[in-house]
Amino acid sequence: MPSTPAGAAVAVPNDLDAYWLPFTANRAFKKAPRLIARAKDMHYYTPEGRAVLDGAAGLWCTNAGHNRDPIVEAIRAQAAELDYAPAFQFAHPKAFELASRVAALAPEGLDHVFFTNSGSEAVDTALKIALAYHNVRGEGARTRLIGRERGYHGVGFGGIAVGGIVNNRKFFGTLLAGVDHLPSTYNREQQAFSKGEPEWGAHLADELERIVALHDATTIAAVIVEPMAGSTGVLPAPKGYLQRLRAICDKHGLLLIFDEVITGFGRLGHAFAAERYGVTPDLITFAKGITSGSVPMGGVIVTGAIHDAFMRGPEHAVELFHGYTYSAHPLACAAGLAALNLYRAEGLFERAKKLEPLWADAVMSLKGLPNVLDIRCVGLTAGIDLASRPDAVGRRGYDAMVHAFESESLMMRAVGDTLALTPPLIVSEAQTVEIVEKVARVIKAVA
Ligand code: PXG
Repeated sequence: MPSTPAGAAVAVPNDLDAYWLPFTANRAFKKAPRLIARAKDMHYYTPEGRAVLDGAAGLWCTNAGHNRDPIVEAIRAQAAELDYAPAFQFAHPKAFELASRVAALAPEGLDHVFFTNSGSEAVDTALKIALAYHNVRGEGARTRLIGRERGYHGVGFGGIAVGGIVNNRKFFGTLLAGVDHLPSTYNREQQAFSKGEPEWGAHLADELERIVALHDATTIAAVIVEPMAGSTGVLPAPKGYLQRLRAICDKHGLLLIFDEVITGFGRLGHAFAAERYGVTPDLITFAKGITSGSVPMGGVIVTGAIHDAFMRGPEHAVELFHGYTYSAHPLACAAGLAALNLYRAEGLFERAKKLEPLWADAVMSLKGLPNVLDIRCVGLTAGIDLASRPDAVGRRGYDAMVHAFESESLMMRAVGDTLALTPPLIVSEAQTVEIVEKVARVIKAVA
């Protein structure tokens, strides 16, 4: 163990070698590490005690803010009462309670919940349920899965196969067979600097008809999209797009999966984006905000029709050969219940909705700064495209993220040269302004 320097608030590791960081430039990081030691509400604190304003809700997950007392207490109490119960053939009471609470928040008709431990597992679970659903109904030829270019559905093999982010796919072989992709809904020429859902682009859903015509509906199981593509830089669905996708899925008997890992639990001003758009999918994946990021958890919400299709055969027999040791882990369920209580008690989904116009105006004020090519925003999110440095794609975005942390004490995400903002839903009006002022200085600094 490293010895704690006198006066340091917490011990810091003195050997950075063993830890291989995910989705990180490891060598650059280890030359100049960015360490986080603790957090409270809207702020992170470095080991030296420097406060960093969280403009990213961690990784789009701490929707209720950090280290909120009711969530901390719930986790503490649960750890003392029941650490673990087998997830297969046994269950603990909070798993049922949380499933009921999540189902109650979901659009009508989506009323059964399968728990996982992450968004990636939620996506792979949803794809497997979709395939198995058709299978148990005697339509086993429906095996194709349709994703979308620029989609992000986590890092499992199913998720990267239906996903559309080139770097997440190209190193990993042939992925799943029988996957096709809708075109991305983004078009800068038509949509630049739109607030909320762009006017242009609903017709891109019709590409699903072309894909169906190519493969035949009888070979297609499901279509999976994010209602707002987050990881790829905040691409809200064009007006009317999701409605059209729903209609085409209905026409051909395809299941529609909304990946709401980011959009769930208030990010777009509603419990789920499905509610915002008035479009009801057959399955919803969630993660992140369910526990406000405090304990890993994810899951899939399905319709009664999907669930019931499996509930046949002898009653002693397993109906779905799928699940995780830590599905509905007691700590995650306790944290989830506490987070949902907090969202309700503080009206945080409504708060996100109320703040949206003010947030949109604030982020759009960055238009005109050096290298800003486009700004998109919806709910409490924003994506800001910066022009790449010549011959160094991603460098300006990376420099911006580092500068924001080191010099502006702001946590934000950069994906390539796109900056992403997505603060906790407790962000104050003054803090929205503070975030945008910091980002303005960052953009100038990396010009
Ligand atoms: N689906 C969607 C829509 C996501 O955004 C996942 C699935 C996978 O979740 P897990 O829990 O397996 O990571 C995600 C995750 C970013 C960023 O900054 C986004 C995610 C994760 C980490 C960073 O864009 N999204």
